[in-house]
Amino acid sequence: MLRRISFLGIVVLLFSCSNVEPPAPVMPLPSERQLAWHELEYYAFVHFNMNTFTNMEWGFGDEDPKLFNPTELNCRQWARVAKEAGMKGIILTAKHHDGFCLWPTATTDHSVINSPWKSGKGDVVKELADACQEYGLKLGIYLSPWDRNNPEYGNEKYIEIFRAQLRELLSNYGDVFEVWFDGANGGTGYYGGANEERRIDRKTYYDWENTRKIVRELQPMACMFSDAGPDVRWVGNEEGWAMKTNWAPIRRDEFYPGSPNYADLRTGHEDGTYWVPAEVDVSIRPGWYYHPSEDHKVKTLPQLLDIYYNSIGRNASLLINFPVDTRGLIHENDVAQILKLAEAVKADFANNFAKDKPAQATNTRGNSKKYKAENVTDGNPDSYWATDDGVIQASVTIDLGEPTEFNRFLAQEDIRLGQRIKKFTVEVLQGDEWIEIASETTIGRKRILRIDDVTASKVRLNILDSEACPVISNIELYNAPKVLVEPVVQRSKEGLVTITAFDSGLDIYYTVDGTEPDNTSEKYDKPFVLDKKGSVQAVAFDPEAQKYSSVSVAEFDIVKTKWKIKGKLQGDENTSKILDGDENTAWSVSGDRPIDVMIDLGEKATISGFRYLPDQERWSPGIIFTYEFYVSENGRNWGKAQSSGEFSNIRNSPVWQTRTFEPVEGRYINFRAMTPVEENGRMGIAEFDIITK
Ligand code: FUL
Repeated sequence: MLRRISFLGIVVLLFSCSNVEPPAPVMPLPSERQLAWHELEYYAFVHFNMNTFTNMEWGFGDEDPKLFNPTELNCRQWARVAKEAGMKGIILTAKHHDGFCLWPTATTDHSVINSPWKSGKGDVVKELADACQEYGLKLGIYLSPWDRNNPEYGNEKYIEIFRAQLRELLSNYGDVFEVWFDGANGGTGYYGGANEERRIDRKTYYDWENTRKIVRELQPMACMFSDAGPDVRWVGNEEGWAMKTNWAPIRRDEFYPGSPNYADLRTGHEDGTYWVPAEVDVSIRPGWYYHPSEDHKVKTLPQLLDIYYNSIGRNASLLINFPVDTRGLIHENDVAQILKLAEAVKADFANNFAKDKPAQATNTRGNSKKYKAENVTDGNPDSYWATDDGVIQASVTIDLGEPTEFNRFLAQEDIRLGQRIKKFTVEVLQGDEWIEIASETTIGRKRILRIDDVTASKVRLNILDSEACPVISNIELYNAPKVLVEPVVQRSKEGLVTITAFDSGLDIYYTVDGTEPDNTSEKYDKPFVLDKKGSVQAVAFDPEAQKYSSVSVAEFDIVKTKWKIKGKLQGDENTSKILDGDENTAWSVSGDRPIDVMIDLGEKATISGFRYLPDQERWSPGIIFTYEFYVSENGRNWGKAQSSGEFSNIRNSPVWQTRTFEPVEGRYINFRAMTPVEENGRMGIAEFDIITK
């Protein structure tokens, strides 16, 4: 009897395997080149060109090629960093909007040929192509359609020049995985000496249809990026995020490079007509190009982790930019941060608790083993769980065998059959109760949810709505370690101290007596008052791992509760930003100078110095270059300045500036801003403090 059943079972199994049709694809579908591109997931951008040497973001096109002169250019360093960071390729700005070409092109004199670098014999594209090959990375090319140098820009002839440049780049440097066409097009420029504004019709000028054919002809596997794809689309912002709802399909014909409806690029379209997945492009610093003034503004690990999860974890790929410096190297601050991200990502995805665990589904396509629930935990990207046609609500439950703690949920659709899922929830079994821990919309190629720590023996993915029967290839569960970076300590004008840690589930401990905090110190649970001079030291602690972050030390002088802005600026509401304890808000002005920032401290103090943080704005920040600082007993007689002079190098390094002097008694201070760093620039203050004895 037993033998008969198992024999029958085998017959049924064979029958079901061979006869159940796979789900019909949901249109549109990715091409082969797009599928290969999806696998890359994470790669580097390098903005390095004329702007690096002129300290600009957008050159005008009139720059002298002689300015291009890196002292230690080393593309192998770029490749080594990208490789160590876990990236799969590098896209280089071969030509940016200013028109300078990093390769010895035959199309214009405005190139490395006329630079002193390697006596005009250099070729940055070639050096990068070789370095990529050595490190097993793919090469991508950014070729700006807009060219503010070329005399022919705006005419028919320029299109021929642009296409010739494309041909050179795609013929002479081996395989190219992505060609990047920027959306900025037309405007003022040098244009061979015309110095005028040239507008073009963004839809028709480049004759994109025929320009794209060149890419297809020379590099059939290269994906083309632009607002309108055709293969990869911009994500509609340069801040490093896609929307949670993110469809790879989009109604592509509604877009062109530089089109105004770019907000839709963030989500794609559920009824999209073409597969054009999103790529998140973001710089590791505020600017795309290198500016020494941003050396202290490299994104922190918490910021980079947010970017990682908000791109790769939201059905997009991630392109992080390195603004290579004037030496021709990725700056050491940038290297340090990107490697921290790599280490954190490795730790987050170290141990998949779902791997090879039993799974069951409420519906399995044709009851066939081929589409069984356990395909989601088998680690094989080619197998998937699918349901019967018409069944668009179904659940798959993974049995972890024992209570297991996790805080990351990863799911993938098999996108070879199109993107389907519209709505899903995740539930966990705790004791006898199913508890919902997430309610979301799309999945796509990869969706990663960061959730609060949860311990459960079973996990269930419920598909609540789908374009057609769900096709899930993979589910993974991880317990990411806590991100232990030093907490941020802020004090308001009134002396209220707030301390924040980056991750959930961490404890914060602090001291105000100058000793180093540990888990026996005061535990922070709500803001507290520090209304006198003192220091706060704080540490984040992971109680489970028994690990500490590094300690943050915040020095505060006398509290500013009674401080009042006096003189000409009295009544200017914006001046409150000078004293609010928030380094990201600032007061600034243009025009009048000098400007007296006069403050009544409300009571007498023995003053021995001051601290000044300039405006941290990215565009035309208010930075004071020369100053005078006065103290007065009565706010009328000021005497001579206690300190005066310049903040040397403040343009390049707009960080806290400290000046000290012989202690003097007074109740009033006057910080006289004499001149800004830029001739007609703004003068501003993000924070101001005094040093008392
Ligand atoms: C933008 C350009 O205008 C920037 O300069 C930069 O190249 C960035 C990646 O794309 O739209």
